[in-house]
Order: sequence, then C-alpha cells, then structure tokens
Amino acid sequence: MNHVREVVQPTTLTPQSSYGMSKLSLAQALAAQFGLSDQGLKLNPIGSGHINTTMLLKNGNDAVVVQKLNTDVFPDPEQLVNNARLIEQHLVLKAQKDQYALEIIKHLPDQQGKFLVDINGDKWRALEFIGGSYSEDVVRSAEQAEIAANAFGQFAAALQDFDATQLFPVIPDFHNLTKRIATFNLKVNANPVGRVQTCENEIAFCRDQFGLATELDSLVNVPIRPCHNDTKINNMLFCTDSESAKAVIDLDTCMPGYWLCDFGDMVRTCCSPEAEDSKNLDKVIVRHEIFQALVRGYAKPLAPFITNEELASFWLGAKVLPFMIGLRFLTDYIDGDNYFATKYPEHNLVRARNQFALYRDICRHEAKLKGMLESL
Ligand code: ADP
Ligand code: GN1
Ligand code: MG
Repeated sequence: MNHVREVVQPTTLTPQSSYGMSKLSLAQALAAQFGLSDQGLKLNPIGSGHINTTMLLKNGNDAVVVQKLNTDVFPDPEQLVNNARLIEQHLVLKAQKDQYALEIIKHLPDQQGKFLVDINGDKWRALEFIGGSYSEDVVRSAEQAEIAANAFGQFAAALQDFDATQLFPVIPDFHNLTKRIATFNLKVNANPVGRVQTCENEIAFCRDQFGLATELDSLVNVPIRPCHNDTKINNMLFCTDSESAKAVIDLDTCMPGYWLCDFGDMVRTCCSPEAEDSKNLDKVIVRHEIFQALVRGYAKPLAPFITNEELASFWLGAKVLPFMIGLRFLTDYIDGDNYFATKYPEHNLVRARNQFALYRDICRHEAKLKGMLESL
C-alpha cells in the first residue's frame, strides 16, 4: 500500500541530483513558483509511476504534488497539460450537476497563471494534493477491485459526452497493436544494445501472438470513446477512511479509444496477486473473483451507454492489454531501457515475462472468464 497522505519515504534524490541543482534549491524554486512559503519545506517522491517524476512538496500547512514531465515520452507537454485541463473542466461541470461524485485532479497555476513551468530546462507542473488517500500496486480483495473498476467506470461515464476530438494526440497510436508490433520488429532487427540474444524465447512467443492485432483491427461496431488509456490500479486513489474510491488520476493519456482497452488494463493490473515486476511467475495468475468484480464494477456506471458489441469486445481487451504492455516492456528492454523507468538492467525483461505469464493464464481460462462477461 502506498500511503500518500503522510509520505515519509526516504528520498531517492541524491543531494546534487539529476535536476542540476540541490534538492533544497529545487524545493525552493518550486515553492516560489507555485506560491508556497519555504518555511520547513520538504520534497519527497511519491507513488510508483513509470513515466513522470512525481513528488510531494510540503511545508507546515500546505502540500502540493509537483511533477516533472517526461518530455521524451511526451514531447509536447503544453498539449498534455491542455488536454488534462479540458477534462478537468468537463468533470467540474459534471460534478456541479451531480453527475460525477469523485474528487477531480486539478492543475494549480503558478504565480503568473501558467500551468507549466521551466526549471533548469525541465518542465514541471503542480497538482492539487488529494489527501486522505492511498494508491495500490497490487489489489488485495475483490471488494477493492470492484471499487477501482467502478471509479474508472464513473470516469468513463462522465466523459461519454465529452468531445474527445478536442484532445491533442499526445502519444499517437498509443493502443495500436499493429504499430506496436512494427516498432518491436524494427528494434529486434536493429538489436541496438545486443540484448536480442538474451530474450529469443520471449521474441518467438510474441511472434506467435501477432494474430491479436488482426482481431483488434477487425472490430466492427465498437464505438470510439473518450478513454483514460492508463487504467492501471495505481492511477486511482482509494479513501483512507472508508471503503470507497477517492479519485481517478493520471489523465496524461486521455485520448479517443476503445473501452475494451480500459477494461483490459484493469484486468492486467488487478487480476494477478503479484506485482507487475514479480519474478514468481508460477504465482502470476488471473484471480477469477477479481475478474468478476472488475466486470461488475466497471459495467454498472456504463450500463446506460454500453452496446452489446462493446461488452463482447471486453474479452479481447482482457487478452490484448497484458500482451501489448508485455510487448512494450520487451521492446524497451531490447532498445536499452529508454522509455519506462527501470531499477536494474533486466527490469523490463522481468516485467515482460510477468505480463506474458498473466496473458497465458487469461487465455487458459477463456471459457470461464468470457462466461462472466456474457452472463452480465
Ligand atoms: P506517472 O505518470 O509517472 O504514472 P502519476 O500521475 O500516476 O505519475 O502519479 C504517480 C503516483 O503519485 C500515483 O500513483 C499516486 O500514488 C501519486 N499521486 C499523483 N498525483 C496525486 C495527487 N494529486 N494526490 C495524491 N497522490 C497523487
Ligand atoms: C506507464 O505512467 P504509468 O506508470 O501510470 C505507461 C502505461 C503502461 C504502464 C505499465 C504514458 O504508466 O502505458 O501500461 O506504465 N504510461 C505511458 O505499468 O506510457
Ligand atoms: Mg501513473
């Protein structure tokens, strides 16, 4: 469990850190920019996101989340912030009409009213800290899975009348498996850091699954919707004091897409009892009661909108997302770890093996899991 109300994790920043300035100077620069007094300033990492650098900036009374955006992954951070703010504004209107009950993650302007600031060449933003909350990397119970899926369902339902064509494609073809496969093939052929020899079995395994892309490309009558596109379990916050959801966060990849992908990413990150980078592959299995809870939790808020074809497509999402994220981890491993944050050289390979183990187990239990979707 990752408590974000009172963060007391030791910092992983070195005193003279990669920010080109000391940690204290960075904290002071951020505080000055976002209007916090620098009395008793503390700056500590929170969460376990793979892309941005997320920290809690605190003084005696106030706390804000500050985030250094990863501009390799998001080359146009202005557009990213603009997208997230459009969604934020839509959700605020929904909340005013009692059509959205979760807390809304909100950007904070700096002293000049800007939402993105430059500190030593890095792009930083500030977000309202959502207190009384915690995030999870591994789901502990079916109840928790249902709460999470219901929150993502409420989010999707609140956005179903949002014009997602207004959103800039911050990462084009984000969930386009055909394109992901093309990139994978390029990297395997280029073998830029000589790692292909160390993962030949995984490469062969991937090649056997490429038919999934044809299945995805052949979908008919499945609507394109405003999607979150990163519904992993630690992208929502639970309430510390009650068995309920607090907020859906990490709106960076909100773009038009299929709900099947959002469902599939929940399956990917909730169903296994092991973390995404666990090496205990024999324990990486799909927990059926969690899958059932996800179906229940996600479908309820979507019931007024979802079509039969769309619901039927969720099974494809449950298979595609673990496979596709596994493929992306393997691609990044072969490429020399340029995309996902890693803690050791084989980290991405370990993650890929883990995701493929989950994908295999999901496929093994097709009849039972599909039945849960069909009996809804
Ligand atoms: P990344 O894009 O790197 O995944 P996230 O936006 O998901 O970054 O943030 C990483 C983690 O930081 C989250 O999983 C959550 O634990 C914590 N977090 C992020 N924003 C907030 C917030 N506004 N309030 C409280 N906790 C937050
Ligand atoms: C990244 O940012 P984070 O950690 O919430 C990634 C997702 C992957 C996920 C795998 C922008 O999500 O697509 O599914 O890691 N985000 C981006 O854990 O690529
Ligand atoms: Mg995240």
